[in-house]
Amino acid sequence: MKKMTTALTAGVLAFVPLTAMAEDSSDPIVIPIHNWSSQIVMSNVVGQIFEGMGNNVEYVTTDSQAVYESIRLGDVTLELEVWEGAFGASFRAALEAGGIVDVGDHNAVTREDWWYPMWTKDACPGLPSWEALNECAALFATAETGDQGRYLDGPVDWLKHGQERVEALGMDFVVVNAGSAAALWAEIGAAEADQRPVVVFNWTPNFAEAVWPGEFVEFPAWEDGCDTDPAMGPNPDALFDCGNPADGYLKKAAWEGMEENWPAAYAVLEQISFTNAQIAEMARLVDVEEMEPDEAAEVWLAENTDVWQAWVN
Ligand code: TMO
Repeated sequence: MKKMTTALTAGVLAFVPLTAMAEDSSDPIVIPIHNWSSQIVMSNVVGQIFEGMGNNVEYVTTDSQAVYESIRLGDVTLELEVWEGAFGASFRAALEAGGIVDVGDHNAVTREDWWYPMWTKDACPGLPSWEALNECAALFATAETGDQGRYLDGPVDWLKHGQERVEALGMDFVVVNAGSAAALWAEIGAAEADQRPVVVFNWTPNFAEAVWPGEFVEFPAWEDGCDTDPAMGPNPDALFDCGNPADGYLKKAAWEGMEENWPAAYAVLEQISFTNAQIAEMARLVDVEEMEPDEAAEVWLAENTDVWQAWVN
């Protein structure tokens, strides 16, 4: 589909250093935008780096699971935040189907799971054990959930399988999906005023850890296959009877045609590796400082010149 625009003759080759051979296509590099702040800011950061190298960049808002199929087909060029917990299954399926490449891990270590702000533990001191949480279910009851506890899960496209986990482990909780990440922060903020116990989906790296000290609920430890093989995890008859990986990866992925079409940008993508602190800061600029994502990216780039210039040079 996309073709390299540079055609070099053998005569030219003799005089051109190898590094100058491959020139990036003027076709736009298509970068997907999802529904959590670090991904949106990071996408703008990397997009602005590519633009600074002379590339054209186009941002498209896409579903965070379907994006792996779009990358495989070359409709989207890359993904900067492949979180193991939320997207490992969709990413593995796309890898098996072909057309997408693993461009390596960020330095960051990730975790995505049921989480509570620390005041919740005053009311339920057995935390962070999931069994203790379950015994405290009534503390989390609302008009909406009757005498069962309320767990506010992430938006549906993050496929957190909260309902399946509740069923697999026989928990007294009702799973409600938040409409957006902002709804999660609103839930924690509203509970903060009267230190009401609350349990919601959260993740790290994120801005939230600096705003609300808290802990992840400890579920049965993740085992590979917990999402595909009922034998894995404590319930022999159910999937999703484990927590998410507690030390998950954060990967970069790309369309397999990216290297040929935009070799310089691809070489930079290979170098890119953000830390937990850098990613939490990207989210903070939007969720706390209330900047627009493109402006947050400009600020991040201005404050971290040595970090990203080392990848470009
Ligand atoms: C995919 N997420 C980082 C929001 O869990």
